[in-house]
Amino acid sequence: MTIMTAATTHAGLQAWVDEVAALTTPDQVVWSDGSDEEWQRLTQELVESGTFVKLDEDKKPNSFWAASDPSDVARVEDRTFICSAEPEGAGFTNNWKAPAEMKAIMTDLYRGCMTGRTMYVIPFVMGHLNADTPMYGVEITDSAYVVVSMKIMARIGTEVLRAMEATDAGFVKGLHSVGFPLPEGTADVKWPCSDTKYIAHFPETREIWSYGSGYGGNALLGKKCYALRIASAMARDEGWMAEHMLILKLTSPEGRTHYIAGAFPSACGKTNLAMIDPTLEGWSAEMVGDDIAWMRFGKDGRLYAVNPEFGLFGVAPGTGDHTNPNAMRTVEKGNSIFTNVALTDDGDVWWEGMTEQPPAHLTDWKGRDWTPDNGELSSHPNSRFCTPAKQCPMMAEEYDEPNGVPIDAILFGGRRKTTVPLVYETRDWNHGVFVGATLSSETTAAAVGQVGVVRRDPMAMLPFIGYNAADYVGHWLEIGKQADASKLPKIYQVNWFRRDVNEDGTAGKFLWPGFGDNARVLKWVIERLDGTGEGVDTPVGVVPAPGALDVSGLDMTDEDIAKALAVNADEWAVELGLIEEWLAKFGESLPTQMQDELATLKANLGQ
Ligand code: GTP
Ligand code: SPV
Ligand code: MN
Repeated sequence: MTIMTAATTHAGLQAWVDEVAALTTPDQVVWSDGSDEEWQRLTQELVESGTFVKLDEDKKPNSFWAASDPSDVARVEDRTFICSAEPEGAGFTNNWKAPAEMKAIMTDLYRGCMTGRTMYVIPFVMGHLNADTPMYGVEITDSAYVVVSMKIMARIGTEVLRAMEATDAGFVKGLHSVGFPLPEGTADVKWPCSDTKYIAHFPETREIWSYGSGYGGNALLGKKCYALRIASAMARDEGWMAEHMLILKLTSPEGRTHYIAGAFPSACGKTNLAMIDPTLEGWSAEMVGDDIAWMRFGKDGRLYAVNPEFGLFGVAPGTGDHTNPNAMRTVEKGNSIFTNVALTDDGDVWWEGMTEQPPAHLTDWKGRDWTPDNGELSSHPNSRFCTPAKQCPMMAEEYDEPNGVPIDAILFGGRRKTTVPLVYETRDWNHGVFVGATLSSETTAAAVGQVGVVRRDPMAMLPFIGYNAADYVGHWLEIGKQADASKLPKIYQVNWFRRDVNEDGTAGKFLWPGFGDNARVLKWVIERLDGTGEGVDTPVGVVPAPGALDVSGLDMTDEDIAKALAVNADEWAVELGLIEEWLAKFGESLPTQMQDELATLKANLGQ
């Protein structure tokens, strides 16, 4: 191994880097400077090693296609652990192991795991470098794919390192290895990874240890591991919020601006809503964030949200000119990495839903010939584009505002074929917290496991709450006590995914067109905030009164609109049972307000 000279004056960081290098025994240690030259060098190396295929410069400039190992395609929730000192610190929604036990297991795995590889050190900051408290992190990884992806997803490199040195700043330590050492005589593969996977979090010491996966949230440690799991624990201690939310700026035809945050589970429409192209005349939308929101109270007592990320790691399938033109315009500018989509014969990418007619021939995500008649998907359902946020043509200038934007409304959403109406308004903050805490959605390909089964996903944070879920609900209630009700965002539930029922009882077509037409729902929400939108009370909350939802120009019958908004007693009787079952899992530590809300819902439903 190369003898290292100190690369930083930050003694704590240098000591950790030396310690990890001694354990993992890489051939060399490289400090990522985040420069374009570094991007050029690493992407070139990734092309040479076969991990990347460079796309045609005229079609997608400075962009690359990658295909993962077919076993490494999504977050691995059953291999994800919150290693708090005590099991109660992790709660019933997380896997738990004692920190010392997990560290012993993983230290054995890490020993010599970077043999034959380069160890990269990536200084990064989530949120702004000039925030009041810059949120530093350092990821050590043996994957060049991770380094170039991190350059897109976070603010990284020398400027961050110098700022850390200047203040001897604390930082979140993220250690990542693909778990595929290369001793003498071992050949590398295009997508190194291991069958043994651990995504471990140590909330008390603000550390992340990840082993065995090279994909997405398992490996890009600034994202879910830091900005949600570790940050949610910090936020609990410090009185702020780290949430799985998009942030959207909407401007009405009169020129009035509102900011809306939305928590939908993985692959349930955050990126699409954040990039909405409103179908309503005169309305315009700008994106502030598409996946994560950090919210703090401002001096004026309102909740302000920042997007801590620098890039988008968006679901590719379903993204096309008719659904999300802004995403298409973003990736067309290039400087992007596409993983597990299909490759066209002329050096571009394609995925299901990009165009109505697929190309006549493709290389699918498994590297095989693909033709439209072969009956398989060309792209993995969790294939993704990784692209700089600033390339989005509708990026709000407020994205650069270190203190964020004041949130007027919070939407909770999910995929529900039945039961949950297109939109309804909650009575107050606590009712909104109840709706969030009992949020549910059909599972998607964003995590390994069964797809399409309804599960409860509190605030769309089930896989991301870095501590006990009962305390998390308590924290939300606490936040609600810190401000005047008039200053808190109003809370709504939405469901773009409700289906009609076929004659044979199976799920029929989507009742709501979704995408750009979701602006119609947002318009009603804003009218409610202004006190002008008409609503009718239902047992679950206020839904738009007949005629109150702007459906001008939509090809929808009154009957279909009524079906999309319906609160059906029989469906809610079943739902109530599921909600009760779910709340029982929290045990004694569930805040009593949730039982009060449940009692109200029951009474409203006449049960
Ligand atoms: P993560 O990045 O995993 O957190 O997902 P996300 O919440 O950002 O989901 P995204 O916006 O990428 O959407 C996931 C899938 O849902 C895509 O295939 C979209 O095409 C589809 N989708 C998004 N919005 C709508 C909608 O309004 N209606 C319908 N029918 N589908 C939608
Ligand atoms: C999600 O699964 O919610 C994502 C993708 O946003 S990943 O970064 O892989 O977690
Ligand atoms: Mn997400």
